[in-house]
Amino acid sequence: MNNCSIANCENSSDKTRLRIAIQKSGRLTEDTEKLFRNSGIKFAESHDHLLAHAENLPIDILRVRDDDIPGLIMDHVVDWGVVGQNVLEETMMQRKLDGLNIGYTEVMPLNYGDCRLSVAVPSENDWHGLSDLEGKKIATTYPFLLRRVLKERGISFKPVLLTGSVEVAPRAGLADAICDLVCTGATLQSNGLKEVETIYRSKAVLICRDQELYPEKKAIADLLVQRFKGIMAASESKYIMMNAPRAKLEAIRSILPGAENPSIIELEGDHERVALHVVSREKVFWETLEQLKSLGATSILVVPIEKMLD
Ligand code: PRT
Ligand code: ZN
Repeated sequence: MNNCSIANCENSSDKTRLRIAIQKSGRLTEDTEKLFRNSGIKFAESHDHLLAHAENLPIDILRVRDDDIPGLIMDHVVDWGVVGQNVLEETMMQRKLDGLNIGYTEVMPLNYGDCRLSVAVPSENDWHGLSDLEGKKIATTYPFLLRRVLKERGISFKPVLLTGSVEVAPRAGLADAICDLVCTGATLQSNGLKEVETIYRSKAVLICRDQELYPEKKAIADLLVQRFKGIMAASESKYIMMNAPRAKLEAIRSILPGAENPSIIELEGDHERVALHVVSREKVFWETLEQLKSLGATSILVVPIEKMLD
């Protein structure tokens, strides 16, 4: 495993090695690294180096703050980036104002990093709607996304720009309300705030720079896209096995979510019952298993699938 600075790696690898920017340390890091490892990319565990070469594929991983990733894509410094849609949209609006390039291509949405950008006010406040924010001070890290929504409604406000601890702003007397990312809502609750309006929903997304990739890079990019899709499809899918009465097969098939044609296997010495194996493309809930049981299915197993190639 080699690591180096951007400067001394740049020239030799520009045309052949796919350069991917990911969050160095934060909420997207673990899931992104897991996706890459499951796709067969081997790279250093250590987060000390800015740039790490993958050992087994022509890929360089650049570890940076998430806020820098859209700019690195739009300035053509890296080929691919993984970032939250919230940061991408906010940066685009900022860069547009600054007259900078805002071009990029979305390669695919990813199945993690889900959150929402919401307005929250002190729990004891009455709330009648966004018009309550007219002329108010609102603390946020996302002034452009907030302004876009409030402008559409004809509401003007005073932004208080904070890049951390936004949720303490009302208590500290810095703002009347906040507009921040929410996942479970626990942070708002523990700071005496209530979520009153969601203005944007976000998830992690894989983006590419708005230029044709060199053929060598394009080949590795296509390979990775196929692997990423396989991993994401597999994470939703389950392999379901059970023994079931032959007479109830139709009813059983009709309740299996997103299932393809099952394999039906004879059971030695039992003509009434068969073994049924099937891949379900959707999540399997307890309710489904209980319905299967009530139709006479036994030994029901739901097994995770690691990889899937259609
Ligand atoms: O250091 P760096 O700049 O890279 O990281 P960061 O601190 O700016 O970002 P980070 O790691 O907090 O989040 C990275 C991305 O993860 C965000 O841009 C979102 O796209 C996504 N994401 C998903 C979240 C959350 N969920 C989330 N809950 N980002 C932040 N939060 C924070 C939120 O700001 C609040 O402080 O978590 C708190 C609320 O969480 P709950 O569960 O209590 O509601
Ligand atoms: Zn950040």
